[in-house]
Amino acid sequence: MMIKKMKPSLIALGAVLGLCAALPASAQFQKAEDAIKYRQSSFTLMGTHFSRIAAMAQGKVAFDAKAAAENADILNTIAKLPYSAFGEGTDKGAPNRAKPEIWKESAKFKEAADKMVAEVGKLDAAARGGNLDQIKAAVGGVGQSCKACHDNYRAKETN
Ligand code: ASC
Repeated sequence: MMIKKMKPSLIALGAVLGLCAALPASAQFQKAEDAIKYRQSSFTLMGTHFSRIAAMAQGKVAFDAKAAAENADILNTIAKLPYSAFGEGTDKGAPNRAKPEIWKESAKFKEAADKMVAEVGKLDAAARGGNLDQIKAAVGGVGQSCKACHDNYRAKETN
């Protein structure tokens, strides 16, 4: 049998990969608290890197094309992370401000999350190009996509 020829380490790796693929993303967190911390950490990092670029777009900080591109690259990676940490059952488990609408209107929430990722992708492309006017326009798009979710899906108080 084919499997007899495989090294045990490869069989173990295959089993782990198979298990990961079989689980929904939310189940990759052991506890709801872990998912909540994960998405909150992602948003904190996104805010840090986005606001460095936004400060240049607003003329509060001198434009530095290399720094803008570096921050946009990091943002573009992190922006893809938080959605996976909004699985079923992660509304409670640690203090957080996620509104129940996230799970009630899950298709709309996914659309809003995808929109944000797309806008961040445009900012990354603009920052790589190094044109401040294009960066300003893309910063506007990202800011609107942040705000759309804050308005609809983020409560004022922690639950
Ligand atoms: C930021 C930041 C946000 C967004 C949002 C845009 O710099 O941290 O959450 O912009 O304020 O409306």
